Amino acid sequence: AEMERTFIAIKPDGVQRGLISEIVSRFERKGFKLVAIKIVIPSKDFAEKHYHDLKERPFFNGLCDFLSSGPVVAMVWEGEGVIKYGRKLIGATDPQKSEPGTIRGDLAVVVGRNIIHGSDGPETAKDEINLWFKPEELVSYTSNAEKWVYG
Ligand code: DAT
Ligand code: MG
Repeated sequence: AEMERTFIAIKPDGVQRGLISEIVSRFERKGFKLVAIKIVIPSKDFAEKHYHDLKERPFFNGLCDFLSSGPVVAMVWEGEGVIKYGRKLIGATDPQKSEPGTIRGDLAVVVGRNIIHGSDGPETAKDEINLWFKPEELVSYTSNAEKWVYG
């Protein structure tokens, strides 16, 4: 299998609403493998680094204030096609436009409180994993389910 990794974060609203297990379970049940996880309150400066691509947008400051306002569950998920399919599980940026069945479609209402982040491509996945995790925090292991998920 062509394994890739993506960075997924449950934002402070998802944590405060008690949606950690709900979100983790959607990735887990799909067949993706959790290779890193931690809970952390990012500083404003760190949030600005994470969202640096959006610094010209009018909502940038509020977005970074929000991300740094409470605990975030930072994760790395591994699997075939996990970057693109992870975005599919998450749904459109604006929950008003996310399909039912997606995380944002089922669990969120407004764009400023859309509960989850996921890397949008291979380059950002690499950058975001490196920003949030040290190499030794990523755990390599063989999941017992792998041969049943991939055949
Ligand atoms: P995504 O999180 O789907 O990758 P993005 O990278 O375009 O979306 O934006 C990052 C976050 O910024 C998004 O999850 C919520 C917030 N955001 C995006 N567009 C917004 C808008 N028009 N108003 C307020 N917040 C917005
Ligand atoms: Mg994005």
